[in-house]
Amino acid sequence: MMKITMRWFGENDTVSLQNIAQVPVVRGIVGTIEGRDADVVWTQDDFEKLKQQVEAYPLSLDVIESIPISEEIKKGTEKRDALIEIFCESVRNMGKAGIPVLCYNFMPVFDWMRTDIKFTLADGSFVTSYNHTDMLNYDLSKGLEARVAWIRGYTGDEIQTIMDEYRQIDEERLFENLAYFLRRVVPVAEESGVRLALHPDDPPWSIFGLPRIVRDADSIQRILDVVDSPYNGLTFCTGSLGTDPDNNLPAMIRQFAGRIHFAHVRNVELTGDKSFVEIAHSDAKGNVDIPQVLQALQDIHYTGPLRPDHGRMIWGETGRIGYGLYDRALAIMYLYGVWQGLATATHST
Ligand code: CS2
Ligand code: MN
Repeated sequence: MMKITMRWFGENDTVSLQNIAQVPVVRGIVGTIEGRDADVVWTQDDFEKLKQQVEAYPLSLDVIESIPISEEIKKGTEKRDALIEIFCESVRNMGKAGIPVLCYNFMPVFDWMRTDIKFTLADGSFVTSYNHTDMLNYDLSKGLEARVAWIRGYTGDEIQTIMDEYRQIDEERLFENLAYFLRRVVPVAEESGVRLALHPDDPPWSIFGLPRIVRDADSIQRILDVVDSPYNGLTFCTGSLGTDPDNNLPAMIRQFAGRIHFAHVRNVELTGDKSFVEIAHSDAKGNVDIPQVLQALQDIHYTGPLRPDHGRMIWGETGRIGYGLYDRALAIMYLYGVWQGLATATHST
């Protein structure tokens, strides 16, 4: 059995650990310390405190998502070695606290990106959506508002500086910079007993002309081959990879057997070229065939943590879009039920 987990953002989360502990079948937490800059070491004490909070409930702290990676590392500037060492120190401390999986991403500047963070579905629920034409038409000189995905706002001038700095960084350079990072960090992860789990880019294509390199079977295989160690692993996010109709998710899961240390399950409806809306996990309009995804995970004997990724905002719930309690709890019951059904069918044949 995989281990069903839920993401918890800490004491300021509108969803409490108690809420999560009341969702049947949830056994673990995906934790973080919000608002940490990439030049600060996460201490063993930080991790132990988080662990204690979680373990006050019948839950375990299974994953940290995410420790941020400095832009200097992604750009490969001369400041990167010191920042990589800070990251390594956090990994060592995670290992000392006995937390086994670290989810991280290598997306330049922005984390997950949407063009609408309050799209209304036909059922009246709210979700995030992405429309590539809207992204292309966006006038960056106006700056970018602080939104859930952008973590903080940027003025037009700040955006200009960022774009200038990234002008020299094409996909190949970004890949080289990720490889440089992995060659230094994976040995530390091995010694510390912390499995690295790279999150795919969301969406998995270039936005605002910035390179994005974690997007399909070939690009991921190439990254895993840089350091051929199980500690150089992957977060398999069906929400990110499932927005590209060319990605065959069950085949990718089979291909990356042994290297997947964390699974994010989300459904998306494709609404045009490079455009999508997030929808309920069980929605038949989705591009993600969740039973097939779970079957593939069973086929590779996946026993690691799995969480529902974003859910809809339903029943009047407010708070962090995508991370409400209600729809994620519904998703968990769906994922658990499908998983059990598949497992039973396999055993009885
Ligand atoms: C997003 C991100 O797809 C997702 O899960 O909600 O927060 C993502 O988890 C991080 O970018 C991973 O580092
Ligand atoms: Mn995800």
